[in-house]
This record gives sequence, structure tokens and C-alpha cells, in this order.
Amino acid sequence: MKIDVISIFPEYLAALELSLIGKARTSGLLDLTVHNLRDWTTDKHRTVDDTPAGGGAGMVMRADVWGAALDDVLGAAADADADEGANGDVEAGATEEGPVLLIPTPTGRVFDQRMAEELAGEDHLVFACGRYEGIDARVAEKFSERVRVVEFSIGDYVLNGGEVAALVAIEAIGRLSPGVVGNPESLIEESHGAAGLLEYPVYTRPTSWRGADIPDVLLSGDHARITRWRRRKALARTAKRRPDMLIDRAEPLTMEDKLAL
Ligand code: 6GU
Repeated sequence: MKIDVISIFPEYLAALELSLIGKARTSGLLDLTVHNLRDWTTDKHRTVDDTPAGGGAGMVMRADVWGAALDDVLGAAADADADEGANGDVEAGATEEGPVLLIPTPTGRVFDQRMAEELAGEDHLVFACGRYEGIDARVAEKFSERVRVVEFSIGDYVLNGGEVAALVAIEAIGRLSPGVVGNPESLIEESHGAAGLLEYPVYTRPTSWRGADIPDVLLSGDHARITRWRRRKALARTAKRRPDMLIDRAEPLTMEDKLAL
């Protein structure tokens, strides 16, 4: 998978050199490049923003600077898709091939595990990280004619810019990319995974710590009992912390599940 990130603070993305994502890059599984948006400015102050049309507080990132950066980074693939669209073969913006442009913004669709799974199947992702009051709206609008554009938010709170949101998305997507997580089993059981429940509590040695013991069932060696106990704990935790996850379920609860609640 190829990922490009464009930001005025490329140093923010240094964390992507660490841990699993860092290893995936070194091993060649992930081809990740971070670009400085100011490299596409043309004035001596390297200006990327200006005052909002219509007035108001803050600054807005300029469409011309972002346009030049995205023309380069989206590159030939996006141009090829635009041609296909013009021929009427593929509908503009709804292309199957080519890069996906991801724009972090608190006004976007909420990013979740389903989105991460879907994007993990793409070949090329380009993240356009805005700062200030956001990027001139014409950028998302114009590039939608050439590539699939996804404006996303990581939750209902406001950050100073898209960099941290891009880090979150890249980690969530990157770890689903084949080979990035060593043991694919660990992707299956985890929270927000297949079961649609929060994960059960986990324990390890010491078996007794500050007067708290590991639940006996986990030391019993009875795997059927352990499985049932974990399912009950996952259900109870989900009901308490995320009751919304128990309604409108893709995988309905069983009678045993309901009796456990
Ligand atoms: Cl993607 N960007 C910003 N600036 N704030 C956010 C966000 C994104 N998601 C939640 N808050």
C-alpha cells in the first residue's frame, strides 16, 4: 500500500517511523511519504492561508496551494481516472481504481473500524491535513471530479489540525494491511472486530496482585467454560459502556447472550 501525507507540520508524522507501522515501512510493506505543503507555495513567505471570504475569525487554507500539491501527489493515476470518466466508462468521482483523497475535518463522516477495513483494501491513500479553520471548500469539490474524496472526523471534539487524525487513521488502516500485524488472529478477536462487542478483560501473571486474583475460570483449563465467561464479560462491558453497540446489530444476540445480560 502507498500512503502520502501532506501537512505544514511534517514533523508531526514522525511517530509513523515507530512500532508496527515503522517496521512495515522498513520492510517495504508500506510505502509512506510525508510532504511539506509549503513546498508548493510560490511567494517568498511561503503563505498557505488567507482570511475567510465573508469575514469571521481565523484563517482558511488556500485552494491554489492545495491544488498544486494534490495535482502532483495524486499524480498520473488520478489523471487516468479523469480520462476514463470523460469517456463515460467510469462515473466521475466514483472510480474503482486510483488514489483515495482523505481529508481530516471535524465536519467529516465519523471514522470507524468499517471505514478502516474498507480503506485497507485500497492501493493508494493521500491525506490532506488542514490547519486553522480548514481548507477552502473548492478543493474537496474539484478533486471529487477526479478521485474518490473522503472527508472524515475521528470523533466529536475539535483538534487544531488534521495531523493527529491522519495518524489515527493510518494506524487503524495500516495494521489491517496484510503482513503489518504479525499474528492475524489478534485482528479477529479484538474490540470492534467480528463479534461487534467490546473485548473481554484480560489478565496475566502474577496470579495474585495487591490482593486481586485472576478469575479462577481462566486458570481452570476448561476452554469451553473460558469461552462462555469471556463472551459474558464482553456482553456486560458493552452493555455498560457502549449500549449503542447492542442495538441494530449485524450479528444479533443469541438467547444465551440475552440471558447473560
Ligand atoms: Cl479529522 N480534524 C480536526 N481538526 N478536528 C477533529 C477531527 C479532525 N476529528 C475530530 N476532531
